[in-house]
Amino acid sequence: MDYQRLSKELSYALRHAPHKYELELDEQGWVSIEQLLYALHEQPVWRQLHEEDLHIMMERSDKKRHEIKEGKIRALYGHSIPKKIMKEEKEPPDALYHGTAQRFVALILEQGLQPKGRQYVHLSAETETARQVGKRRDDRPVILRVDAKTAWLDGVKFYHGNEMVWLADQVDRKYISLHS
Ligand code: HQG
Repeated sequence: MDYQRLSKELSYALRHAPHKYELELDEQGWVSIEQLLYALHEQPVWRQLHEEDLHIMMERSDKKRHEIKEGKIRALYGHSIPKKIMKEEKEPPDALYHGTAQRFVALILEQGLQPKGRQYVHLSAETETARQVGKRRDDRPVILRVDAKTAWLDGVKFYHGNEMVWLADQVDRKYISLHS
């Protein structure tokens, strides 16, 4: 079983295109595992897929992208579907970080961080995680620091993705500075 391929297909189904699998996500992005397996079984490559494989895929993953609970599964972040997934609001740490490409920095410092194609802006709890995120777009990414606690005290909402990933609706430029 190609667990990396499985993880990618699940992220596609649960973040971006549930309708292509005839799946309907609830408000928090959950879908029944039974329905998901039923949908995936239509493809020859996943015909032998069992619930156990979903657990193995999550254990072997480099990031905590998915969550399983009470017979349901969801993507923890990354959604781009029109119906906004409700995330749990949480008090952030003093600072959060955002790794991005050099070519985006000037615009971000001017406009603030925007969710772009996704439902939320994605922030990292640690600089190293932010660097990895930025590396997807630039060999020498830029790390931005978000003054999260000040923003939160000003009424900006932050949401929990997983231990490393935080979400926000958008981040005004006044809270953003260059970390490196
Ligand atoms: C940029 C992956 C110009 C932003 C990662 C980013 C993450 C702006 C890009 C998760 C901007 C959006 C999300 C502005 C933001 N002007 N550019 N005003 N505001 N941007 O992929 O945060 O491996 O939607 O800097 O690890 O890169 O898939 O967001 O470069 O956790 O599980 O617009 O996806 O996780 O790109 O990544 P993305 P992201 P997975």
